[in-house]
Amino acid sequence: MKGHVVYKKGPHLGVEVEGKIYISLPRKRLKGNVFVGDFVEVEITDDRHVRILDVYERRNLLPKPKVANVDLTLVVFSLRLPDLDNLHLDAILAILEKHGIDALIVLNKSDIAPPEDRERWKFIYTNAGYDVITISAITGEGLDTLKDRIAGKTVVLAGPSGAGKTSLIKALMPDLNLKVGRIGRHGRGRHTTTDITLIRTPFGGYVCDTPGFAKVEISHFVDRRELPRLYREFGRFPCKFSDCTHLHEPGCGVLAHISEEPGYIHPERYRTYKLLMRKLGAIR
Ligand SMILES: Nc1nc2c(ncn2[C@@H]2O[C@H](COP(=O)(O)OP(=O)(O)O)[C@@H](O)[C@H]2O)c(=O)[nH]1
Ligand SMILES: [Mg+2]
Ligand SMILES: [Zn+2]
Repeated sequence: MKGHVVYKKGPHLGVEVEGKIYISLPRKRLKGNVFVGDFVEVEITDDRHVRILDVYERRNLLPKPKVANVDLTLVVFSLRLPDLDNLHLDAILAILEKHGIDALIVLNKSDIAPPEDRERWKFIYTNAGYDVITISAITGEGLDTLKDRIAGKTVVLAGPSGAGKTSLIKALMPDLNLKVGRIGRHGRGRHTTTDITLIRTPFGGYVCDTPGFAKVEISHFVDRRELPRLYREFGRFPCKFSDCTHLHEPGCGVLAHISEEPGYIHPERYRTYKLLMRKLGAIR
């Protein structure tokens, strides 16, 4: 029978089979290679347990938290308090791009941000090829749009502490008090850091209770030879050399198209690219 891994708690996995959740220990052969979000072949051993026989091919695997078959990552940043840190945002986007995971940029706290700010960031990221929405977890602005975007999907949240991720989950699912409480930073009795649960949403689909990339050390996830291809919009401008670093090469299409005009590479995006390349050791 086919099952869906919906939680990990210590060594145990929770596997949903035909609407019921069973407990399982992965077989030795599969240990370390079954993740929350995986689809698995199981046999039911008693009314509480299943044995995992095999793992179906996964579409993707998010590295932090380790979740498989992610349909969408909500990359949540606040526009104010704290101000949007676009170096952090671009590092997350590059990692998601590398893993083939779709991103929706969620700009939160629109209630306290000047309209120029939100329009500017929205322009920069829409222009880079991303889907962007502005919301307020407090006033509820944009939440209906967001619900439509996550309906039926397996969703993980990512972004810095203080961006409003917990507030957002609470606003989306007010009936979920107990579980949202577990997301707290220093909550007592919180499950251990490697425990992960996919919470079923009222809109069909799941949201992961563990957000990712509150901080990012880019070098743990991306090699400097990979980064040139992980900025989506760079691909629109071919370079003379296929292994172009977009830092200094003659005939570089990226360097020739940096401008604040629509359709070009925004200078803010190129700025973070250089900073990330520096962190990756490509620039001294
Ligand atoms: N003004 C405003 N404050 C917000 C909004 N969303 C969250 N906050 C506040 O931002 C702080 C951090 O929110 P929290 O959900 O804990 O962020 P997390 O660390 O990403 O989970 C809290 O004080 C929230 O009340 C919003 O849309 N507008
Ligand atoms: Mg939180
Ligand atoms: Zn180039």
